[in-house]
Amino acid sequence: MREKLSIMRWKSFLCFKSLPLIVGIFFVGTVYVINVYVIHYSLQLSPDSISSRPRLISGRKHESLYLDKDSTYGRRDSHQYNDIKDPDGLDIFYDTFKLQLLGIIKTPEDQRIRDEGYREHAFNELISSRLSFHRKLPDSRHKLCESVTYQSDLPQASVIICFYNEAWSALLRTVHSVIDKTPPRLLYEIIVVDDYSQNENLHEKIAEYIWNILPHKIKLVRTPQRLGLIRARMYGARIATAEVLVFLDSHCEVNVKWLEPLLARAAENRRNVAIPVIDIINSDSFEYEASPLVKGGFNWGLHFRWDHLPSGYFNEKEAMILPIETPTMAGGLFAINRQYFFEMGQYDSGMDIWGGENLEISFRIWQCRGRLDIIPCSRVGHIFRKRRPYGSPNGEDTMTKNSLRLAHVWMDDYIKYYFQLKPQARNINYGNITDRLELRKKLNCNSFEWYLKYIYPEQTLPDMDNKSPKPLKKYKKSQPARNKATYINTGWLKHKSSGLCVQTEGDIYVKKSLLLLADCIAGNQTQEWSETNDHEFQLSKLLCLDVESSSVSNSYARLMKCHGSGGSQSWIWRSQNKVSQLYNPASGKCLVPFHDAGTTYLTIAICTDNPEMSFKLQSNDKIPHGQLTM
Ligand code: UD2
Ligand code: MN
Repeated sequence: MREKLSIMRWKSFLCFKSLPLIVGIFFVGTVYVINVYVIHYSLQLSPDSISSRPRLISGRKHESLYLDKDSTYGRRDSHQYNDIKDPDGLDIFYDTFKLQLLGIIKTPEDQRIRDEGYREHAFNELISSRLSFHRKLPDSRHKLCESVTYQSDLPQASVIICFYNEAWSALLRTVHSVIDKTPPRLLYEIIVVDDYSQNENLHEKIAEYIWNILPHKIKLVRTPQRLGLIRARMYGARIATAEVLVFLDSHCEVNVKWLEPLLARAAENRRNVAIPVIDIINSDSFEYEASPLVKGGFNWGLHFRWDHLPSGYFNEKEAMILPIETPTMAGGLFAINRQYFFEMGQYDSGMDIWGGENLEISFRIWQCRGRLDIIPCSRVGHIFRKRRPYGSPNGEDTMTKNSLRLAHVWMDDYIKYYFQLKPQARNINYGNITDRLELRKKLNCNSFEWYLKYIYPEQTLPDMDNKSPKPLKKYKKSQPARNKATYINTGWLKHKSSGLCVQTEGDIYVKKSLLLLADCIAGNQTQEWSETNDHEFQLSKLLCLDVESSSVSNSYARLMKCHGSGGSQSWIWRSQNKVSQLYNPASGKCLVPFHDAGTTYLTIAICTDNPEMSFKLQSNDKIPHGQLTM
């Protein structure tokens, strides 16, 4: 009887109490299945031609079930995946000092990651792979931005990130930073377009990561062949459905409230194209540096350049937060109304791989009655590399081809200035541009002369009579002038275990002189080192301790002109098991002696607690001139 009762109770409990629970489980289950379906679908996109609409669209009708579910964020702890923290247990964010220690090479495997990273991505992948996907960034906006408020009904965005052979860590940090820094209600979706990357298993790894870790707003698609960044963006745009498209490079980190000001600007008028300020992520150290407020221009070689704003521009404080009208965009990062993007001709699909599309879209926007502004309160960091780590499939110069296309379509007679600078470009085949000429006609766009007169009046023309054109208006380099070094310590740089001192082989004035260990002699200028607050070691306050980092041959420590930009001349005291060593963040290694034909030179090697690596800067004030010490 008691048993029967308990069964009845159990049944009634099931019926009444848990009904909502069961319905809930069913609902969540359905949503999950749909999500899985959509992501699967995105991975299986068949090699469509780029002109046809990717079939992912057909799987999207249920999306509303989950796309507005903010709770999908942070579903699982992403730390379980490859989100390696600093090996020394430091919680690295943007503290420069800690960041510098993050690049330390501890094993040959670290060395391999670093070398391969520089070769394939042209940045320090060892640091990138050790940095958190969620690192904090300094808020680089002007203080006034903090008090700006935005309307509550901002449009939603589809963020499109195209990549080709991108480093896993850089790509995922880009994606995570967007998720971390964007209010879910504004982020409709992130579309990650793999432009047929060749890196082994990269696509599968990313697919798995997205599947397991990331919220369902992320869609990964792979182009059927290498399209180049221009057509890859169009491929992504066709899949996107939010009101505003936001393009990002695949090695960015967005900053606080980055999206709101862009969306607000796009919402004011659908012809407004909004660009964030592009902050600098240093490709060697991953330090995040705020960029000054400047605008975009170009030179007659059709290269993008930054132009300073006229003097007095910032007299009114408000100017620090108001949109800055810009004649051109750098290219990678901008927000644009989706319909407007399509109506005004997306990009020129005849352009290949890289280059020129940024000037093309800039000219087109202005000449066809749109506008282009840099929005100071929106900031996005971008890894600026010293070289492009990939080429085009047959080694073509796509920049020249693309520039020819844009010049022929948009620049009217002014193309002659381009040819004046690049006469050899006349013989290069730039394909058929009929479509684009028709587009210009259809949109009834203004002339290039109009553009120069009203949008870029500060542009100067090269002198046609003169073979070598006059230099364009000179702008001051944005590099700040070098401050005078502050010396924090002076003395011998002493190798502890041998008691010998670091000195130059040649004269203290001679650049490239190698450094070696010798008996310490007081008052000897060739041994008088000064440590600066910039982590330089200057010999007799003249030349700097420098090391050329090479993974194939020995890297000799030597004297070089002090350049003041860290790198090969930055030396940080670091202690490992009481061995105090000089660590060079640029190479990730420490200073160490090595013997070569009877002389003890200095080089760099993996930092260990071997006493051979132990140095100190010892004041030699009190030692009488000429006296030998140990
Ligand atoms: C700048 C722009 C870049 C683009 C380029 C001119 C910024 C910050 N960057 O060069 O967006 O406008 O000027 O064309 O303004 N990619 C592909 N397929 C390819 C090659 C590249 O998807 O075949 C991706 C690449 O992984 C990256 C993006 O396109 O995410 C831009 O390439 P980049 O970073 O090499 O260009 P960048 O920053 O030197
Ligand atoms: Mn880039």
